[in-house]
Amino acid sequence: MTQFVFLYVPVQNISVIANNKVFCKSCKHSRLGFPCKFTSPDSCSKGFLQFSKDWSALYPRRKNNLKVNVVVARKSDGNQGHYDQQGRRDAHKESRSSNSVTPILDTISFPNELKNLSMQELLRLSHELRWEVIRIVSKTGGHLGASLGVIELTLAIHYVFNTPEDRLIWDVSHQTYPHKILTGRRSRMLTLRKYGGLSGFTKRAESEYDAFGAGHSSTSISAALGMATARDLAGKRNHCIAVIGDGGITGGMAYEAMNNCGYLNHRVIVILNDNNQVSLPTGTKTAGGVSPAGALSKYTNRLLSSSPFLNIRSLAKDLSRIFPQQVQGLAAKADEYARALFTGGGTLFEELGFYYVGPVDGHSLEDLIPILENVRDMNVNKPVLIHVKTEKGRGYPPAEKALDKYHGVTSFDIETGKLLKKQETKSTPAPASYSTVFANTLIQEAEEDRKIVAITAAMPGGTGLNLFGEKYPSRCFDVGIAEQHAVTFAAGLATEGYKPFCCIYSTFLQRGYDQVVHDVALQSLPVRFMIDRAGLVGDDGATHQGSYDLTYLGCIPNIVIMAASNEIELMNMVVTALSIEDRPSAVRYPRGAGVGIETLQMKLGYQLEGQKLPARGSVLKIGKGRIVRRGRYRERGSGAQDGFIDRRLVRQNGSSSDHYSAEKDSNSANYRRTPIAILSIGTRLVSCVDAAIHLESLGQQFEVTVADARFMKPLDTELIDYLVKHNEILITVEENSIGGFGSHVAHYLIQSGYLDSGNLKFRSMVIPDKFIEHGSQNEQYEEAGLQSHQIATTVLRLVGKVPAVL
Ligand SMILES: Cc1ncc(C[n+]2csc(CCOP(=O)(O)OP(=O)(O)O)c2C)c(N)n1
Repeated sequence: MTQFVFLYVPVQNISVIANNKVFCKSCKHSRLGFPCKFTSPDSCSKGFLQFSKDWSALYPRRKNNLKVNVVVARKSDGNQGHYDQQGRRDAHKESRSSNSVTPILDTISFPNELKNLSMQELLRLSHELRWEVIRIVSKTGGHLGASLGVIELTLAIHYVFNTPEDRLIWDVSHQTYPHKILTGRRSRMLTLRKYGGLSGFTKRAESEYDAFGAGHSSTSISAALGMATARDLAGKRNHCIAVIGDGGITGGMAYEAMNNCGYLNHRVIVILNDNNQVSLPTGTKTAGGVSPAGALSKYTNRLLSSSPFLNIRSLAKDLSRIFPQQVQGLAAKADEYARALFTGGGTLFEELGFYYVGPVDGHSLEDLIPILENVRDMNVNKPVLIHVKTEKGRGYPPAEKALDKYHGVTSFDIETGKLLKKQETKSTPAPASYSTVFANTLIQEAEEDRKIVAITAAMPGGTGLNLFGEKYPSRCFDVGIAEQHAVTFAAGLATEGYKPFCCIYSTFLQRGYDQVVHDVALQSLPVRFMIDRAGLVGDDGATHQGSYDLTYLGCIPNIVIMAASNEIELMNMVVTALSIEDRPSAVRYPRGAGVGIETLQMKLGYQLEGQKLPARGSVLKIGKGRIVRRGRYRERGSGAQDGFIDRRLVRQNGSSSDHYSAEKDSNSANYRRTPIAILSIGTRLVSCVDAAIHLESLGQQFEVTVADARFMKPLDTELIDYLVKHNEILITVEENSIGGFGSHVAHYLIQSGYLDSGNLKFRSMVIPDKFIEHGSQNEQYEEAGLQSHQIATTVLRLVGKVPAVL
């Protein structure tokens, strides 16, 4: 039988020459070269496996000890068998995988099937697993770099521990693709992050191997300690293992948990996966320089350089120190002394009550497995921290080379590593993302105002602050994954007269809620919250939805809350926030690209010079919305002007109190159609306009006015008064959960008596009261009922005409 076998060729036997050809020196054939491409092995006629670019260039210093990066497949007599859980040969699996490029992985559905593998087979499996992750993510997109960095660690943990009985908790859990592959989900991996498919994170509902769900960072040690405490209360013996990155461990919760671990002294195993990348991406210019945010990272680096990677011999010596009954040898004492010299005492982790093991080479199964076995078999009640050093993106050169280590990628071309983006034509370049529009606006303002400072919690790339940091490194602060600290740090800056822009995703600002209330709003400090990824976020799913900020901010007194409906509005709101100096303000805006010039002009009534965005934002009148589109019966001339209230609605001598009075009286006799008002806040505005156009196209039935509230606080009650007085139906639309804008409008309507007479039909369209899972943003809008056809349907239901087809 023909079968592929993977041979690991020592680097000394490899020649890398120009043109990306690789040659095996030891082989008899003079030319066993093959293109250095990450192609699928079985697509290669010779059966030779992938190789990539010039490794010697990538690893100049490690040229001579590059162990297993080069893999050659050749034909063999098939002596690599497949075995069932009891170690019996499994002919079925063999026949299935006889031509497979992942013959060992094909035999593994669950971790217990790993237990009979030899070290050699595990090494091969690690390669197959790495390849499988690259292959899958190249198609699905997702968190590639972190998953590649923990291939060996994942294998070693599942090999040594008895999951799911032993609880394995992944921090953030974006690195769990190899874990998913090994725990019964391989066949569904191509559904990753797709609507109805596998989640990109751990999820208790998805698998019993996902002991704890995550998505936000720094929770794993607390969860593991809780599980360990429950275990001890119940008199059980299983292990609880938290794997946390050097990013995750910068979050305050991790310290709170470690502090409690040392105090409770329960047997918890914490694996610190140290890959020198804290922020996304690390390397952004900030006031702290370009190295990973935080002093802890410097500290763990000192630990790394202070002692060589721990091998099993030194570990055995080392572990002996926690058995008090064992006599500690001189060597162990010397080792302790040496360590203290470098670290200035016991390690920080030891001071917190952990037994510190490390550093360990996280890509060496030969080191990892015995160390984990030793820790597993220690018969003591004490938390242990194993410090593992890994490389993010390991084994895929494009990822290794990239600044962001391919943290989160779209689908990509395996051969080149090129990310595949939606094609944009020359005539219609894709609109800039909201994050970029925000960053550019702030950069422009910061040129003139030296008091402007910007803060991110480990998300410089995502928030656009990498651009700001390039320009003003000393005014850009990356505080690590520490949203609570970011908010209060901004508050401190504000007390001293600086103008802090605290840029945090909606979902992560949840972490800093009390700080917003207690440290900022209560003291009326002018911190400007720039809330990116507000609304439904697509493939990251439920853990990352920015669905709640209008709700959780709306109930706080003394804060101005704005929501941008398009990129021009965002520019305006950034400068408006800058102008607010006596209290906090917040601007929410969504994930993704702006609506684009054409939509701005055709649907939202902007007249843009040179088909470009305005050069600068304009300060908005606080608490004032605008009417974007009026019912057709009143239409004369073009739509709304220059992003402000349609002037046709403003009486010539209009005072502020009749700002929205309409010149409609002469038309009122012509009322034949049902007047409807849609009051939108934020991102669904274009869908509201589409719904209005659609409704008006349904014969002569409706006239639909669409307004953009712009502000949730202060609420534009004058605009609401106007809409209520001139319409029979009022619908609010927002990309936020229950309790947000619609609730505030409803409250106003109730308190003002508008609902007493029964003349007004009012509905509030919000994200429904459930968690919306991963999928595309469009699929999520559909599920949430916020698409234009669903807005139109709401109207038709209210007038008793539910259409068969829209
Ligand atoms: C509370 C919170 N803030 C921000 C993020 C965004 N985020 C996801 S992964 C990540 C970096 C995590 O670094 P680390 O834990 O070291 O994992 P690595 O990706 O380096 O393996 C960040 C900042 C998050 N998930 N949770």
